[in-house]
This record gives sequence, C-alpha cells and structure tokens, in this order.
Amino acid sequence: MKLCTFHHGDTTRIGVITDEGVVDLSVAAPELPGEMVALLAAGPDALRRASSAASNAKSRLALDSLRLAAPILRPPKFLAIGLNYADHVAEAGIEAPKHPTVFNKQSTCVAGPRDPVWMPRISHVLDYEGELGIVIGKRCRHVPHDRAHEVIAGYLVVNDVTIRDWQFRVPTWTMGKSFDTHGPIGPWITTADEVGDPHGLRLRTFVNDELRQDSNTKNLIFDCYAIVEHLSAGFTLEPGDVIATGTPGGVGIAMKPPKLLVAGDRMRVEIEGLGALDNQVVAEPDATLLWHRTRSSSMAPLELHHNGLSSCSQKVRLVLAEKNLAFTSRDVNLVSGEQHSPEYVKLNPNHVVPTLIHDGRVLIESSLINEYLEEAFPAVPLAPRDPAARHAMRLWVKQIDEKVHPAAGVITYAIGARPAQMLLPPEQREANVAAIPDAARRAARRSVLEHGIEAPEFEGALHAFLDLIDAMDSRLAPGCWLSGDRFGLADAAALPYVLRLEHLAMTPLFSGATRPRVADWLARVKARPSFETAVAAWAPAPILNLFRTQGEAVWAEIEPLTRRA
Ligand SMILES: N[C@@H](CCC(=O)N[C@@H](CS)C(=O)NCC(=O)O)C(=O)O
Repeated sequence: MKLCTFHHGDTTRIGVITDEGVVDLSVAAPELPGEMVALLAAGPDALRRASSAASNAKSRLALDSLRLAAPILRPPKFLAIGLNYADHVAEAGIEAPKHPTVFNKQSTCVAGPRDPVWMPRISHVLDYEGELGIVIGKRCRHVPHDRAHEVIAGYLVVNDVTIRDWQFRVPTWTMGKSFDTHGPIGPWITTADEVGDPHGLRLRTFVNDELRQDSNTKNLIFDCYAIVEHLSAGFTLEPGDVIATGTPGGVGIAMKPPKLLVAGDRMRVEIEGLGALDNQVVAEPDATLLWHRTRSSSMAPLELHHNGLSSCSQKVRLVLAEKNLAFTSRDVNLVSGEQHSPEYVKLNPNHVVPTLIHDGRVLIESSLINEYLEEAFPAVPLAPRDPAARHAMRLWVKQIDEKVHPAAGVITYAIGARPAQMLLPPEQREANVAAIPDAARRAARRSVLEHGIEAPEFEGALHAFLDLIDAMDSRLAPGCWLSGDRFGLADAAALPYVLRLEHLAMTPLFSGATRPRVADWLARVKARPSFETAVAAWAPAPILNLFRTQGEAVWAEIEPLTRRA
C-alpha cells in the first residue's frame, strides 16, 4: 500500500494511492485517524482497514490534480546515517566507520516531494543526497536485527539536502543538515509488506537531467535492520520516526570540480518501487526575514569593503566566488580617496582595500583574508593538503605580495590611473598621496604621478612582472594550476596581476608565442564561473577603456624594456 498526505483546499488529508487514483481516507474511512503519525501509531489493524477502504472506495482523486505534502508532516524524530555507502566514504576521503554515524535533521526541515528547496541567504554551499528512508511503525526499544522488520511501517525517498560549510565547520552536522526545507521526503510511504526486502532497490539522483548518483540499497554498509537495532539500543523509536539511511557516492561537493546547486536547479531522487522526489532550488524568500528586519545589524555575515579594479580586492572576491560565498558589497572609491576617510581607516589602518567583516570580526590583508576564508569555509578547498604543495602555494602568494604587488601600484599609476589623478585638483591629489601611511609607497606614488613611465621606479616594477610571468610559464604544465591540480589560492593571488598586464594592453607578453602556458592558464581562469562573478562583473568599462588606450599609447616605448637576455 502507498500512503500519502495531500493538500485539499485549506485542509491536509491522508490517502491511499491506487492505480485508479488517490483514495481520500477522510471520506473512505472517516473512523480512522486523519493524520499519518496517528494512523501509523494505530497499528497494523488500522492499516488493514485503510487498505480495504481503499479497495472498496467509490470515489478517487486524480494523482496529478493533487498537491502532495510530505507523507509525515512532522516526524517525531528525523534521524540520519552518514557515511553508509563505501563509495561515498571513499569520496569523502575517510575510513569506513566501525559504527553507524548517526545525526539529526530537525523535523522542521521536512518538505514535500515537489516543494521548493531554499537556497539560504547565508550560504550557497548547497548539496543534495539521495537516500532510502525508513518509517517506524511501532514504539520499540532493543530491537534485534532479525526482528527489525516488525517495527518498520514502510519506506520512502529522502533528499538529505545539506549546507556543506555549516556541516563541516564544527564537529556535529546538525546545523548543516537542518536548514528549513532541506528535508524533502516522500512522495508517499510504501508499506513494508509491499517493498519486501529493502536491500535491492536502485537509487538514482539527477540534477536537472544529469545523473549524479546511481547505486543500489544492497550497497548499504549498515543495512536497515542493523540501523534499527543500533538506534533502538539507545533510545525508543516511535511511530512516524523517519531514518534516512545514508547516501551513495556522487554528491556535488565531491565532484572534481565540485558541482554545487544553484537557484533554478531541479533535483530528482528516485528509488525503485518507491517513487521520486522532484524539488527545485529557489532563493530563500523574504518572508523568512521578518525577525531580522526588527534588528539593525546587517543580514549577510560577510561584508567586503573593496574596489572593482583593485587587485587585492579581485583576489579576495575570487576566493569568495570559488567558495560560493555571498557578501554585502561596500565600494571604496580609491580615486576620490575614500580609503583615507576616518571611518574607513578605523577598519583598515593601512588605508587600503580590501577589508572583510565576518560576523563582526574585521579582517585586513588580502592574502590573510584568503587564508582565513580557507579555514572558516573549508567546504570548497582551495589549498592542497600535502604540506610540500601547500608550501609551494604559499611561496607564490608571498612572492606576489612582496614583489609584484608594490610593482603593480607603480605600473598601474604610471600608465593607467595617472590621467584620472591628473584631473583632480592638485591639492586633492597631493592630499591623497600625503595620506599614504607607508613611506616607500608614498614616495613611489608621488614619483610615478609626476613622471609616468619615465619614473625611475618604472623599469624595476616592469621587471617584477616579467619575473612573475616567466616563473609561471616555466612552472605551469598544460592544464595545471599554480596551487596544484586544481584552482587554488596561488592562482587567485596571481590572476589580478596577469590581468593587469592585459588591462594595460601588454598582452604580447603572454601570447601563444611568448609564454604560452601563461596564456593557456589565463584562458582557463577566465572560463571559470568565478571569473565572471568576481572579476568581470566588477570592472568598470570606462576605466578599462582608459587603461587600454593609455597602455596602447605607450607600448612602443615599453616594449624594448621587456626584452631580456
Ligand atoms: N597588502 C595589502 C595591500 C592592499 C592594497 O595595496 N590595496 C590597494 C588596491 S590593490 C589600495 O587600496 N590602494 C589604495 C591607494 O593606493 O591609495 C593587501 O593585500 O590587502
């Protein structure tokens, strides 16, 4: 028998799904409890009466015309087992557990089989997990394996939707597993007698039309009966409790590269004989903000004070985008000198962007911000695990920070930013320079504003860039990244500077003929979605045009300086 819960006008009812349509039990068997947990608690006799009422019913509703609800609207307990398929354990990179890994999903996260699943506003690290779910039919404790089938009312499909960063940043998974709407179950309960042995059912998960998980419940490490035995050894199981038995391999976070869900994606989880869940990801609605609106603090936990074209800002935005982290944007106008304003200097005493504020903590220095993000939001890793590879990655970052970044200020101001600065009244221009706290940087700025590419600092700065792209070209193997075998913190550190050369029309320095590996690497960085969201979307076209025309105008003078023995 297939038992469902469905919406009917303003009411929610339970019914039986038959080949001819859905039998409304409130009509066919009005003496039975009208709610699923109560029906299950009423025991096998009540289920038998529901079944015969369904066989004899005079009227049936078309399944397509109904809006199905979660068969159990509010399970007394919503338990789940982690790491219960060998291939999932392998993709998680850990050893098979000796005991079932039990965690809770809050019962408030339950959603219907066709309900929307919310992309939370505080994290976008959203993933699916298709699973077989057990529905308990009998209050029980200390159930031995060979009698566990007696306490199971039936089975259903579960999508154990997960917010990965919230799952992994603390030892217990409850938060990351319990966001509102993140527990679609259904589409109905197929009773245990109809299922027979639950350990031979094909399970598949699709995202849009792409098959992501394809396994069979015969691959469960701890089978359904072992799970019931294990849980009931510790606490009472009750009718209506739902136990998600674990997900097979193929979750989005473990794909290479990770494929996390985005708004608009449709998830379909189907299990042979049990039906399918079809849930679409939508943005979390504003209605959930009622509580926040009464508070004055900012809603997003990440706030970035940055500038569209600043290299250090690009570096941090790339990491935020790669990690799917949304942030509140605070633009700092570097031309007008907003970085020197007393309010901003309270946040960043170095008078520079970026500054990240996370949950009220103020973080400065772009490379340290990126390291912080790597530790605070590890779900999408951007640093290799191997210590030597990690050291190599950090060495790139350090050398870029120490050698290339100071040179970038010289190159950018000498060629691209000088004309805009020259339009400012001289007193304001001088005030902006005088406010730079670092003496060497202040002197260099003054010099390039005065002399442009004739400034004595210019050639050395150009050579710092050439050193970078030469090192990259000899280090990068085809298809490879600076951080190892996947895009990472070193690539994010290098990108803004290679891009700066491009913005200033110095692309002959890394064409297919000169430094082809840098050209290939840059094309691959640009093909990543993060490039569009973190870099291209923030680059103001008029400034890019100005940079390019200025660059083109001086290329003939610069080109001889770029030829090295
Ligand atoms: N070491 C700092 C450097 C930051 C930095 O130099 N930021 C530049 C933009 S990329 C800036 O704010 N410049 C302001 C100015 O030149 O007045 C970091 O990595 O955050």
